[in-house]
Parts: sequence; structure tokens; C-alpha cells
Amino acid sequence: MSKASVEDIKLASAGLRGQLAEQFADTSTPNIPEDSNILLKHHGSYQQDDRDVRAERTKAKLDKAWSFMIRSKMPGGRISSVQWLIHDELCSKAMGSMRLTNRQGIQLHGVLKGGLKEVIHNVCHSGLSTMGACGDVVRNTMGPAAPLKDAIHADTQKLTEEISQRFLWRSQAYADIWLDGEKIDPEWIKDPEVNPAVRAATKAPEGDDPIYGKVYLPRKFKMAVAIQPCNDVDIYSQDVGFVPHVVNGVVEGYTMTVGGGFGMSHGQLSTRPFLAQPLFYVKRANVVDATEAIVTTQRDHGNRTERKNARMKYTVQTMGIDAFRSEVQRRLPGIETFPAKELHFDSVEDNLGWHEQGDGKLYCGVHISMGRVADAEGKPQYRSCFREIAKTINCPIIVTPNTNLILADIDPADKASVDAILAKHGVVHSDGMTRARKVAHACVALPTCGLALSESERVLPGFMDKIDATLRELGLADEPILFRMTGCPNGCGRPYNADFGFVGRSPNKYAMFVGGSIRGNRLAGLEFKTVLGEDVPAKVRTFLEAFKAERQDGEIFADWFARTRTTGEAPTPEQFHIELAERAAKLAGQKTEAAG
Ligand code: SRM
Ligand code: SF4
Repeated sequence: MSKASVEDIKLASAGLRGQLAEQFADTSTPNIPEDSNILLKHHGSYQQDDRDVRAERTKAKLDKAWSFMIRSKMPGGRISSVQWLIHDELCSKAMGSMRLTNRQGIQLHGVLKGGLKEVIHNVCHSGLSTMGACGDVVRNTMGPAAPLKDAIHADTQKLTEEISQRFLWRSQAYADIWLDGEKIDPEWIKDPEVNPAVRAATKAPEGDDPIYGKVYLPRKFKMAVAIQPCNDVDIYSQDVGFVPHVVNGVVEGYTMTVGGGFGMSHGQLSTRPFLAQPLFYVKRANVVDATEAIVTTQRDHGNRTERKNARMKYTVQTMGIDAFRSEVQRRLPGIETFPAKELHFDSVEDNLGWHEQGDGKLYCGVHISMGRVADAEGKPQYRSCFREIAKTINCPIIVTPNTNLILADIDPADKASVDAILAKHGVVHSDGMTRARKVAHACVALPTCGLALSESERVLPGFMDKIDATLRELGLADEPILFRMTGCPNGCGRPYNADFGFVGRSPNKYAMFVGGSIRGNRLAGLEFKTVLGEDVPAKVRTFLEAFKAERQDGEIFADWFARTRTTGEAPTPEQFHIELAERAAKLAGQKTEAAG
């Protein structure tokens, strides 16, 4: 019997319900069938196994060491101290740590099957949710991390919440499976009024969910809001991006971008990262409706036969941006769209350290190495530190897109207490770090990620120690240079627009991409197909030395690279289209053969 496709599984799931309730009630097994894992993702959880012990367990003829990862969703990364403490407590049901994600969420790893319901129940009762944190739906909506108190930041945060609300999937299955039928809405503001004409034009072809229908989206869908010139959310890597245009201190509307995305497979030119392109500008009142028109265009035109080419970046490339725009506009009866405004961004970095918020209060951005909030031996005691801050200062907390934390709304009178708690636990917010270290990030990879081909989170800090030493030696410690790493080409660490991106190929082997930009608006090229882990710092050093020798006054690394080098091997759009067509023909051939 052939394996059911993801599309078939979603279609047959009756609103993503499947057999999940029965399977999680069954305590006789530590895992669930793979088909159910596909549905489970939409509920914000993944089945995983401990890869550190996989080989030895296989040798001993033991089953895998199964567990579940749970991802909490919070628009713009906002979480209260009370919610933080609930997550901190839930760490005891997981592997003792929290992982901040680079989409401003929180992951708990290593939850056993019998504990999953309790964890999801507690996350929901805290006022957050795991619904749609993974799966073929709209994911956590990112927003500017800085908690500045002005009309623009207020509006961008409101927009992340409106989008989150509009695109939550609607079936009762989530409440029935995890909350014994209790309906708990996340703490986000209520949906702005849906324009009936737009809803009619964007209606799902069939099924109960007003936007997603019965088969949801062809693939995951990601959105982020950015305020120029700060590109902390990495807007060009998103399916949809939003940038406010301000007139007389008030947000008049948003420029929307589409078609960014980073996943690819090594050596397959029909898969590749794309940067988002401008779509149009719309007035504020129409932004969420315009987003619905984009999401449903992808729902109806995205590739549902080949998951490798199912992201919206491929839909935009295949239709062409003009045809894509026309289709979106057709779904917006009576709504005027305007040419996109010109955008200018200067950096994807976070603003770490102490800053004024604009209302007499302060915020403090704290560096968290690789987003891992743990109390590991010989390392900063992050978990104890933030537990104490949440208990004693009780401030709003924000997860940044670079997996750091911001402590917000701090009374200037409490600054010394916060500093004392950080120091007591060995946590340095940013002082004394190289600028590169503050923003360097690696995806999770081993031991939990089932797709990892190499280490990432566990090795980048060691590589950065050596790179830091070089940066200091060459007098480049304050230079904006972006280092990112991922354990496989899926690109979770967003390596493809970094100055230096390392992409796992196999244990201790990385493809090395160079020549993106700290502004987030340029793709890097493949410079070396394979570099051994231990050779990474030396390879980086060569570029840093050349930069130091050749840079012009005030020139940053990204601009030096663009002026003096050409990026390494990167598929041209033409190569991509040829290979995409060849792949489609091959697949069609395989299907005909199978049918015959
Ligand atoms: Fe990711 C899959 C972790 C951000 C592209 N990602 C995964 C899974 C769930 C592995 C799996 O499918 O079995 C990883 C779980 C590992 C673990 O053990 O925790 C995983 N992705 C992460 C996180 C935690 C990495 C991090 O360092 O923070 C991020 C969670 C964000 C969140 O809160 O939602 C994360 N993933 C990203 C990003 C960056 C972003 O979203 O801004 C990307 C590239 C941008 C994009 O989507 O194009 C990304 N993840 C992928 C892909 C490739 C998608 C594609 O288009 O081909 C996969 C694999 C897949 O979907 O088939 C994937
Ligand atoms: Fe896993 Fe690959 Fe994503 Fe890293 S990039 S978390 S290895 S899927």
C-alpha cells in the first residue's frame, strides 16, 4: 500500500482531529504513528527522538527514545512574567531547558507522550497557545522586538496580533484533544471586522475553516512586521512582510512584500532561497484583508503535488510577481492598492543593553547564547536568572528574532536590582562582547531535530570563541558582521542572507556561504562546498584579513564584499526554472509509470 500523502492526511483528518485524542490517551506506547505526527504539527508539537542515543539503541535492538517538542506562539515575542514562570515550571516536564526560537516563540523539548496534554493545557491556560505554531498554516507572526512607546510600535504590535487572530485555524479539534472541550482563546486582541466582500472573494473552496478549507495551506506560511531601518525580523526571508508608512506620526498604511523563504536541498537547483519582493502598499484599514487575499492565493495556486516546491516563494516565482499581484487584487473587491514604497533597512541586529523606552521607563536587551535558557554547568545560569527576574521585577518579557531576551517596562529605580540579578547568575547582557557575537545564531539541530545532518547549536559558540579572538586581534570587534549556522539546508538559522552562513552537510562538514548582508537584503553565495568544522575559523579569518586590508573608510563587511568580490556559486533564476520544469516532468513520468 502506498504511503498517504500529507494532503490526503489533512483531508481525511476532520479538521486536524485524526486519532490524536485516542492515541495520546493510550499509555501503552511511547510514540504515535507518523501520519498522526503530521497532524500533530498543526497543534504545535513534533514527535522526535534523542539522536544522541539512536545508534546505540538500534544496536541494542531498542526502540527509539521518543519524546515531543512543543512550540508556544506569541505574536511579536511578547510574554508576561507570569507566562514565563509557567514555561519555566514546564521545563521540569521537558529536558530542563527552554529554547527561544528565531521566530520569537519558545520550544520545550523532550516531553514524554503522557505529559504532552498537561503541557499544552498549561500553555493555553497561561494565555498563550501552541495552535498553528507548526504545520501547513500561518505560523507565529513576528514583530519589532524593541518595546518603544510610540504610535508606530503600538500599531505594529497590534497588527501582529490581528494577523495571529485572523489566521488561527478554527476547528474544535484543538480544544477537544488538549483542553477537554474547553474553548480558550489566546490573549490576543479580537479579530478586526472581516470585510464581507473580501471574505466572499477569498472563501475556501470547500470545508469548514473559513480561510483554510479542508486541506489547509500547501505548506507553512510565515509573516513579519518591521519598522525601518531595523530589520530584526529579517523581513526578506518571510512569505509576507509588512512595513509601516507614517504620516504625521500616525501609521497611514503598510508596504507589503511577498515570496521570501530559505529552505533548499543541497545540490537541487529546483529548490533555493529567495528574498521577498515588494507587492504593493495598502491603507491600514485594509492590511489584514489584503493578507487574507495573499494567503488564499497561495492556498489555491500553491503546489500541492511536490512539497519541496510548495512554499509561496515558488508560487510567486512560477506565476511571476505581476500575475501574482493581479490575482491578489482580484480577491480585494473595492480595495485600492498602491505602488509599494521604497524600503531601507540597516541591520537585523537586536538592540542589547539598557535603553529608554520613551515613557520614562527602560528596557534591557540580554544576550542568550543560542537562545538556550538553561542552568548548564560552567555557563551563565539563564534559567535561574530569569525566574528570579520574573518573580521579583515582574516585567513584560520579549523574545527577539535573534533569540535574545528583552526585559521591558523597567522602572529606573529597579535597574540596579536587574543588573545585580544578571550578575549574580553570570549573565552578561552584552558588555564586552564582539558585535558579531551578539547576533550570531545557530538552529537547534542535534540531538532533537530529526532532519539534522550535523551539529549546529552545540558547536557555533565554540567556533565563535575562535572567530571572536580573530576579530579582536584585527581590531574588528565592533564591526557588524553576521554569522549564522544550520545543521541542514532547511535554513532554520536563516544562513542564506548572512555575511557568513554555515550549512550542515554531514557530521562535522559544512557548506560555507559568504556575501549576504547584515541588512538582511542580499543572498550569500556558496563559497566552499565542504568545510570541516575545525577549519571554519581559519576560513573566516582569510576573509576578515582581506576586509581589514582592503576596506575603505567606514565601509562595513557587507559593502566591502559587494565592492570587491562576486558571490560564489548560486543558481540563477533561469537555472532554477529549468530544473523546476525538469523535476515536474520527472515526477509526472513517475506517476504515469506507477499508474501503469
Ligand atoms: Fe525550522 C523544520 C526548528 C525557524 C525552515 N525547524 C524544522 C524542525 C521542526 C524539524 C522538523 O521538521 O522535523 C526543527 C525543530 C528542531 C528542534 O529540535 O527544535 C525546526 N525552525 C526551527 C527553529 C526552532 C530554529 C531556531 O533556531 O530557532 C525555528 C522555530 C521558529 C518558530 O518559532 O516557529 C525555526 N525554520 C525556521 C526558519 C527561520 C524563520 O522562520 O524565520 C526557516 C527558514 C525560513 C523559511 O521557512 O523559509 C525554517 N524549518 C525550516 C524548514 C524548510 C522549509 C522549506 O521551505 O523548505 C524545515 C523542514 C520542512 O518544513 O520540511 C524546518
Ligand atoms: Fe533541524 Fe535543519 Fe532546521 Fe537545523 S536547519 S533545526 S537541522 S531542520
